[in-house]
Amino acid sequence: MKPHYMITTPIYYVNGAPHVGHAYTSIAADVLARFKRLDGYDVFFLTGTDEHGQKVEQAAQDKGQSAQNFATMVSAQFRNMADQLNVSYDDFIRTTEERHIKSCQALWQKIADAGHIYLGAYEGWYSLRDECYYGEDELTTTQEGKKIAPTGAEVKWLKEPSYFFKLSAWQDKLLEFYEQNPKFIGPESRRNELLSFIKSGLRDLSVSRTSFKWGIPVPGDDDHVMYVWFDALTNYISALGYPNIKSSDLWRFWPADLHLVGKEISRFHALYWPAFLMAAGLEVPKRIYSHGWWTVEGEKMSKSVGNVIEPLKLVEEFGLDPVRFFLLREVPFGGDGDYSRQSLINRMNNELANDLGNLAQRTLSQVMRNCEGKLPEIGQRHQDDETLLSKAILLPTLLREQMDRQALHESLETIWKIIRASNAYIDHQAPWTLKKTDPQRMTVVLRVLVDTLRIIATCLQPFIPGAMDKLLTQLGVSESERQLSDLETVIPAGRELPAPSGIFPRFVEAE
Ligand code: ME8
Repeated sequence: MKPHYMITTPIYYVNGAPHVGHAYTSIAADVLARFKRLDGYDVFFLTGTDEHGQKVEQAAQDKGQSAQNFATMVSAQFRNMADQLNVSYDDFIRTTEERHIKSCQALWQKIADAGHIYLGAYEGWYSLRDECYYGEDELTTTQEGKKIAPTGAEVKWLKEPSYFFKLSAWQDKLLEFYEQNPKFIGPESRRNELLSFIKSGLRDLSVSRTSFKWGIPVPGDDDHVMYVWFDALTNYISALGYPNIKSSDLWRFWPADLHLVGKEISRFHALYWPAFLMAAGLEVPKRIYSHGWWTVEGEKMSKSVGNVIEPLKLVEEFGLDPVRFFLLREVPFGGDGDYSRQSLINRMNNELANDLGNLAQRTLSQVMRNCEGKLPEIGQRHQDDETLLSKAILLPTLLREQMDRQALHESLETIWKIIRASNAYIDHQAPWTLKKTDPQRMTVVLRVLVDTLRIIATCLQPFIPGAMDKLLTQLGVSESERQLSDLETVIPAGRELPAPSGIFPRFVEAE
């Protein structure tokens, strides 16, 4: 029996086309999902689109379309983005699907039956952009007298009848839960932020709206639609077949191992969601990790500034794997990052083309020329050989620990250390000279390099799957030998290798 692992991305609002921020979360989640599969886990990787709420309704109206048609069109763009980015999702959920609507209504009913929802009236500040309620104490006032949320979004005074979720009653339970589960939130800084938010006192949460219709009707009261965040968060269990938890084969994946989100939505995931689940008597996810935000050449990405980076355009220009690599290599995961075209080109040329591409090319072209294109014998190894190999073989163990902390940048650096050590090794051993002076030693050196490259390429598959598929093929590693556990098995000498070809083209700026 394989161990389970469930990972999710946020479901994205369909109020506009996907940009590089969405691509970032999806790629990072993909790396984690692929790593777990590589490590022998049974993985369920969920992504999708969040299609209800006033924000989406308004975007559709602006385009003169019905909310449903507009949502369908934009949702298809998000799915296409995931496909083009080689995001290996197992399910793509849309909140306008019947299975999701039924699931939300069942969850609502369950929570209401347990006495955690009551009818009242909401009066307070609401941000349409964030689809979020704010307390007076969280707001600032601009010079023009406008009220602004901590995210920079404008808020408006809202007054309407509303159902409330008794969030205030969950304050102590949440604090206790946080105490007992120190790893529930990452990174650590976010945990402290949320803890002080809880400690400052939780107000009951308005969970329905009456001033518009584009949402899931509240069971038994058609005047109300559910608050879009109640609807959206439920996607994580509706995809698993909730409420049919006994008959759904997928329910085995609950509780999810990881909800990966951007930092601005950690409150919804780490606070509201556990409270809803506890109120329904369901288990709480194991971990919420929130990563940082991308800016572009130092500025916030925004349509009005006109600096929005479209992920598929990047891929068209630079290729998919360089883009995936850049996004995860450039900034420590969890921190904020800045997109700059020049840093992408530098990473691509220095680290992919030079460090890794050249290492592979130098090694494989010599095997081709000097070993008849066959995998050389292991032979008698020297201390230098053992030193390099023993460092390389530690990679899976190091990576496992880093991936469980979502330290994706650390994993890449750990792998790059081995790549740099391999380059130092090839320069120092100089197999091209050994060819004349000590051909036997040359074959040992080349075999050490091929074996090290095999470990590197196996471990890099989650990050740059396309390029590593090519490299593993050139290294003579068959498709059934590419799991982490396969690294324990030596590939027999004499295996024929295909002719090597460049894996990472250098990027040259057009004149
Ligand atoms: O919040 N940098 O959807 P959303 C990094 N529907 N990541 C970014 C980013 C940026 N500049 N911009 C967006 C929603 N993201 C809700 C979620 S989940 C139950 C409901 C990523 O379309 C990041 O993951 O506004 C962020 O949390 C998410 O997109 C927000 O997408």
